Amino acid sequence: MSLCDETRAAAKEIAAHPKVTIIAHIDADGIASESIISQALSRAGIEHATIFVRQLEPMTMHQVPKDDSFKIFCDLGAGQQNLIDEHGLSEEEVLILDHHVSQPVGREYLQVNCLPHGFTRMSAAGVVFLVAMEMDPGNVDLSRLAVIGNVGDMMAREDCRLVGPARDIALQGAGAGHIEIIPRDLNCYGTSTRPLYVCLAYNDDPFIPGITNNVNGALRFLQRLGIEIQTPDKRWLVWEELPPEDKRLVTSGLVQQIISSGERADRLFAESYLFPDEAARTPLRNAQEFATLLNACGRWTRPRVGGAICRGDRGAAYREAEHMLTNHRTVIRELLEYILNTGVRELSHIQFIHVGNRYPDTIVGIGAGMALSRLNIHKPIMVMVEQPEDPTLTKVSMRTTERVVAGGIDLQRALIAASAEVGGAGGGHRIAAGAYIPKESEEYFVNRVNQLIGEQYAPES
Ligand SMILES: [Mn+2]
Repeated sequence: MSLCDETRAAAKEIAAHPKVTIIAHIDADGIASESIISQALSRAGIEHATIFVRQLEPMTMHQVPKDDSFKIFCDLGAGQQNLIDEHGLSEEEVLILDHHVSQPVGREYLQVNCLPHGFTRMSAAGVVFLVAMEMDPGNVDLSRLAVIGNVGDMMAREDCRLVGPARDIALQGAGAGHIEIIPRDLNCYGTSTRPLYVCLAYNDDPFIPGITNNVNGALRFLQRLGIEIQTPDKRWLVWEELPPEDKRLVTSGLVQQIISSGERADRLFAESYLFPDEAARTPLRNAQEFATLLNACGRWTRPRVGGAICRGDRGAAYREAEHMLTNHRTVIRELLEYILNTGVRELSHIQFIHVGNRYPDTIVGIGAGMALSRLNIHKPIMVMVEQPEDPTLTKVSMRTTERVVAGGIDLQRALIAASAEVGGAGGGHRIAAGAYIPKESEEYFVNRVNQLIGEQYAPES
């Protein structure tokens, strides 16, 4: 079956059920996915309820009701079909909308998954949107959420833009007037909300000497260009509101700065996806910042607040999310400082640190990514954290750079292999992956991952 056939079969199956239970992941992609399918179901007059889970494991599986509702798994399920089977759910009552590696079981669950069709850079929200469009082409406004989910899952990161069917969705949304695509925009996080000098200083892809991690350097750089970076009443301008000629001055200045340090400037530009209907200077304006807002909701285990924002709430839910976002940043900054102050242990091919129970396990991955740019960027970083609900379990997060991935490193592969050896489980992507392992095997695990990464560098030997 082609992806199109799968999509059609899914839409047909959904239409045959009067009652649905949605089971979704609590990250930005999962929250966006849930909002897409939930709104499509509402518009089709299908009654439904949602369960958000951090991950699908035996404990959370108990929350999935054993009733007559049709179960739609979003952004999870493909790799946990054994659990769905063990839970006693039959082929007739399950639909999986996912983009993760599928683990087939005896039962043939209906599934729409872009991965087996070779579309590695599309997230679950993209898959769910295709199904929603099949249900009713009037759902094209939900393309915004599909793009947010894709960007949240870093699908645009490697190529500096969405590709394949995920980009087609963005184009569709742009065609209908819901999305503004800016092809060669500044590849920087925070272009809608952060003062430009802060935005530049916080950006490390590409790494710009004298500007990256250097707020004063970034400010001096902009002052030297002689452009307006503040309004007459002293409010700092954000990138999005700069006049085009000033944007050109900034980018050509940055290009010079990068090239003079012997680096390549191609990653300075990326395609951005903006939402022209949203208020200026809010995180709702662009897909990246919107995704962070949803991730913050998920990380504070308030995915429904994110869901409300996806459905258009700009009042109480939005204010609550903004508050979580602020907290989220504070805790991440503390974690980053902790990692840098404590220092990592370097092995031959990786560097690692155990942060104990000081930080929530939901943010260590982000902290690891941010710390990496200030550490040895050639070695993948591993951060271990105690699991609050179960101290016998350790959560592991790993991050590396595009350059290391281009050299053949695949963190997901290493973590899946090493965690399987100690009775844990791993998953993720080449550039960012995670695992759960028994606490007692931490030391073995670190060394084993180090060894596996070493082998990935020299696959022939
Ligand atoms: Mn996802």
